[in-house]
Amino acid sequence: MAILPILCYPDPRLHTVAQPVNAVDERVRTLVQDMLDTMYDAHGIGLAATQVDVHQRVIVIDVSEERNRPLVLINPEIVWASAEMRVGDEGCLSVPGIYDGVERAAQVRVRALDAQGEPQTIEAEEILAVCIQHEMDHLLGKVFVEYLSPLKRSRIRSKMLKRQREERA
Ligand code: GNR
Ligand code: NI
Repeated sequence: MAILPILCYPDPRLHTVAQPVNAVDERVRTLVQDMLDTMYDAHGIGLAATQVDVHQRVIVIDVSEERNRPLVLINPEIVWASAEMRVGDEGCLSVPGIYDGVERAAQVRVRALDAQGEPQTIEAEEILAVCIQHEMDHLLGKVFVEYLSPLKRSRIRSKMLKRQREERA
């Protein structure tokens, strides 16, 4: 059991583009377990490796009510996205306390390796579709606030920096 520190916006490391995983070995399985521990501890529905400063294409998700349905997506690729879009409120463990609407594909089909390194295909809609797209953005170095207006983003940046100053004081 290891809880990893989560990077907070506007940490520049959140803009790092993650590299594909070469082999799902013991090291990757340990990372996955630590990311699940960290996600559950933080009460999040998803976590991308980028957020714990590991720049590999690894995502963990659990959108179940009981918090007992972990999904592990390694080297995820969207193979299909619906033309239909939907705006939903999003939050992020790297931007705590901020929630705003983001437009995403309503449904996506994703191919990825699971924690055993086996290929899987996931058909997602509703919150799972939102979460997968949000996490895959993290792997590309993108945080959801980058979809908001420059004014909102600038206010969020100031608020986060002020909070981080106060935490340090
Ligand atoms: O815990 C999370 N909740 C959430 C709610 C709406 C849309 C996306 C998310 S993902 C977020 C966890 C997180 O920051 N993952 O990167
Ligand atoms: Ni996030």
